Amino acid sequence: MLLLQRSVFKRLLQHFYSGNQGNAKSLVPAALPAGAAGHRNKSRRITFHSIAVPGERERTLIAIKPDGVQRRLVGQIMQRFEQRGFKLVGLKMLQVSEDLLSQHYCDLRTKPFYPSLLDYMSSGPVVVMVTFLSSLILVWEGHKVVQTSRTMVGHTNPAEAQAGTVRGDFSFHVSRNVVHASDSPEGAQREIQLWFHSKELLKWECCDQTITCEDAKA
Ligand code: IDP
Ligand code: MG
Repeated sequence: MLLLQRSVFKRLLQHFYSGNQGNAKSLVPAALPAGAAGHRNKSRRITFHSIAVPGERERTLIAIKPDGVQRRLVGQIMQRFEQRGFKLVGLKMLQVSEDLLSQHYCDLRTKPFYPSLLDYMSSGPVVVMVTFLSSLILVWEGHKVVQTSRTMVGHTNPAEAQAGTVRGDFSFHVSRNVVHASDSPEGAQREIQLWFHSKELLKWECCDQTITCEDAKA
């Protein structure tokens, strides 16, 4: 109990000394059910509303590229993210325009493979989704959905991707690596705005949140 209070106090100090002194309530993840962020407070006099861990609302963009769609891998790939506990908040299938692709891959414009990358990505429909992890345990530990999804997707070059990753299990060449995942929280934010209108992203309560969350059991 003492340890818990110390940890909460430490996080509060970190939050305020990091210069982020906005309204603490606004820092509660939007997807948490009303009251969930403070549900175990009463008996223990702890206010989780005040705890702001950087990245707790982190979201990421994952896209199943045209080869993944053509090879009917959509279900298997999505299953991995669902299984891990990712919460889906946006999903669509589209034929991507060259304009969107050039914005999405603006950092790679000077790369020799850029023209073939655009050809590849526009060769057929893409399934794109926005996800995040909303359980309280991850709020506590520092919410790392971008990093977690990159680990699950594996190395850019499938030849170097570990078995068990999406690229390591479903592909063997860098020119056809099946899936995209944002590589940083900032990149994710930019990409989500590029691919989705805000009204296409849903706020909803996951019914397993109190089961998958260690905090809720205490
Ligand atoms: P990432 O997708 O793992 O973030 P990036 O370096 O951002 O990797 O490259 C974007 C995409 O460009 C890759 O996923 C892959 O489809 C393609 N790509 C990267 N390097 C090469 C290459 O050397 N040859 C062909 N395509 C490449
Ligand atoms: Mg990248």
